[in-house]
Amino acid sequence: MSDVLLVLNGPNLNLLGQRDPQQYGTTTLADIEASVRERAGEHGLDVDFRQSNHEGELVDWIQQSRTSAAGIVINPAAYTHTSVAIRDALEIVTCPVVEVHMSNIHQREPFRHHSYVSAVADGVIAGLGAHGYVLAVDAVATLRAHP
Ligand code: DHK
Repeated sequence: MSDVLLVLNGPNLNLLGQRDPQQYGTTTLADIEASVRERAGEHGLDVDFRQSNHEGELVDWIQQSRTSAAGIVINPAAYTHTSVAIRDALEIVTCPVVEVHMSNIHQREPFRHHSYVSAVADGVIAGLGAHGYVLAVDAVATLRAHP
């Protein structure tokens, strides 16, 4: 296992900062990447930070890091609620997996209440905005220290 933390972001998260600020705040994905890199560095982890609007690309990235990543932090965005393919890819990784949602999906529309990913994640963070990503980095570090 390497010391590289894979951080994956699903569709429309490239528009953070412009998209529905009441729900997602004004922090950009670049801001989140910077804070993730800073916190990961404190844990001795490098970061591979990616975003895609395409389900299959996310599946490919998960498969490629299946046995090599130190951990995976994933905000699958809309694919949370639809993607059996992402769920199945995450099921076969060997490292800690933490699912993040900026908004509290349980306070939102009923179709957002179910996550396919949660059943295969070690933990789930929702509703804490961009800070949720930093907490997810801490969670991966803790899970690595105390598997
Ligand atoms: C982000 C999205 O794009 C939505 O489709 C999810 C998630 C919630 C978030 O809160 O980060 O429903």
